[in-house]
Amino acid sequence: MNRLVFAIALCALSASVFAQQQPQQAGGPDAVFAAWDKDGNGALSKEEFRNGWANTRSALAEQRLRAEFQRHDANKSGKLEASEYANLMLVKRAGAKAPAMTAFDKNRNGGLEFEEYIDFIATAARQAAPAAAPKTK
Ligand SMILES: [Ca+2]
Ligand SMILES: [Ca+2]
Repeated sequence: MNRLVFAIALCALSASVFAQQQPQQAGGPDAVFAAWDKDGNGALSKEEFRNGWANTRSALAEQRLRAEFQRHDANKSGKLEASEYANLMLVKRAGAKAPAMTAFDKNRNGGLEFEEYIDFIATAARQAAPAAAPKTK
């Protein structure tokens, strides 16, 4: 795959995904291409393309989680205190069954840092999956 084909493919594949990014931060298709072209031969193998695409997607997912986290950190303390935690969609939806914030506060500082928040998201997402929820009698 050469640069031009790559740029076209990237646009086609990711128009919506990359539209959410700051163009200055993304560095444009050339910067992305250079980062994906691991052996630097000016062409992307199928594998380089696959890996690059997977990495980009997980990086975007983390960016989104971070943005979510910062939005819920109303007092900008860098952690979600109990009241902020209670406002999380997953917590609201779980209602009385929601786990206590302290269950994820591993370092016991009264709030969830980003890493603790990720733990919570992973746990809550698993519990919220319909298949995983045991039927109540
Ligand atoms: Ca906070
Ligand atoms: Ca904590």
